[in-house]
Amino acid sequence: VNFGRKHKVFMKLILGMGITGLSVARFFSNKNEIFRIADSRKIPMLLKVFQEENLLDDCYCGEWNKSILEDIDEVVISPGISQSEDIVKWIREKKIKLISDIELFGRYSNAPIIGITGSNGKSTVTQLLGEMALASNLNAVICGNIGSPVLESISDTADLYIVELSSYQLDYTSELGLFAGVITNISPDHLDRYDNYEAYIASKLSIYPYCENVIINLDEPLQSDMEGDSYFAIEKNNSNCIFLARKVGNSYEVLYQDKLLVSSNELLVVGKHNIENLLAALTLGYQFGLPIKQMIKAAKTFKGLPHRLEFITSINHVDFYNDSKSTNAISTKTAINSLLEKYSQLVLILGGIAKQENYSELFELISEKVKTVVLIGDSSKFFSEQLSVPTLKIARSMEEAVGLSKSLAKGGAIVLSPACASFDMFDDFNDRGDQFKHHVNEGS
Ligand code: UMA
Ligand code: ADP
Repeated sequence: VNFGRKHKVFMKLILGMGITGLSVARFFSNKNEIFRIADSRKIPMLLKVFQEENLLDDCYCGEWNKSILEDIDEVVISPGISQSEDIVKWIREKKIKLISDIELFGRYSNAPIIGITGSNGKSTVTQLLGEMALASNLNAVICGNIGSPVLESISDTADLYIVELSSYQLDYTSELGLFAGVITNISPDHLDRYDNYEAYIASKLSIYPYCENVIINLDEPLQSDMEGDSYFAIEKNNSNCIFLARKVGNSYEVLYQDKLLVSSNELLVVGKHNIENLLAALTLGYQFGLPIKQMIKAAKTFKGLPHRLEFITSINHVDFYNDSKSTNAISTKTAINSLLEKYSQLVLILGGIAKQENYSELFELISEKVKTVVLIGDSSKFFSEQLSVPTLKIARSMEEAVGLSKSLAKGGAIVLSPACASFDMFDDFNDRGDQFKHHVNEGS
């Protein structure tokens, strides 16, 4: 008689001990599910939290090897772990199921989910739609890549989940049910994580098969010939669109079936891109049945999110904007064009870790329209060789960049819009924006 173990007991593996990994570990622990957890850093930042919450019964910290996959039947991977990592190859070779926290959340979610992805504008649309749903007296939960892990956000009383989805999260998702979804726009970003731009586009487009209601931005060339359930657009007289916008003088009018709903002059956020974001949120909300009146009410009081072309203050007739979340060329182009609608003079603080993308259109716009640029970060040398502006300075700290900008600005606006990642000088884009705000307000 063989008294040994007849059946292997399989368990889950959580990869990554950041806020995603923590949310998954807490979720499994609450369900009394056994799991292993691993991080490729010897001392992950949140290690203490895991320790305090007794989530480390089976834990591997440090360089990974194949043995961490023993007895594992499913892996929940954190979005920051690239598909090119060996561990991902080993998981795929062994045909172990690999999912994101989003897919796990989809299995347990008890209310409809709306998904929002895109290269820029995801967080803004997610937050705005959330505020519209709250104004309509729904218990709407805003979560996902915006900063609250989805599994941490599950609530018995939720009426609706509004989830920001990054391409990284979509890459590890293969089953999900979304009530509706939108891709705000697509432009090159995160190309260090993809073999080519096409692979990044495919990642974004992978949201649509999950959606009961596909929402299409007709102004986005990569989507404009796609079939959807609802459409929106600026300056296109398209009868398929429920909501439209058109430019009248210096402002935009947002329309519902020819009826004027709101003008951009009545909004607290600036720029054409924020009209696009509003149209996306209105279309998603309408599809869900939110009353237009409540949605417009919320739009009129929407202040935007911190670090996204955020108005800080006015000092000596110079206005200061923090656009630290601009981590790619297109969002800095958007910031410059939006501010030029209001200001004739701009001082731009630019730079950091340049992305693997083509900056030439941004450089052209800057060279044509911006007189003064202060460069920060690793990209300073490369950017200084490419830009031809009357005044170009290089600063070694945010304090110096703000000091130089203040001394150079003669009216108009000063904007931090780096078009780059922040990790050369800062913890993240929040830290970069907070340091900017601190030095702007210092001594004012
Ligand atoms: N890690 C490894 N091995 C690796 C890479 C990472 O072990 O090869 C470990 C790190 O040591 C660390 C942990 O994984 O301990 C970090 O995991 P993570 O990078 O997936 O980050 P989380 O803290 O779990 O946060 C993630 C998102 N981060 C990324 O996608 C990089 C957060 O988006 C998101 O808010 C959060 O989940 C909740 O859903 C941030 C982001 O920058 C804001 N997103 C990108 C963007 O918006 O452009 C996509
Ligand atoms: P994401 O979550 O996709 O990164 P955010 O809403 O956080 O998007 O905005 C990121 C940056 O992109 C900010 O600099 C913001 O001003 C800019 N932005 C916001 N919406 C759009 C849009 N629809 N098109 C282009 N840029 C945008």
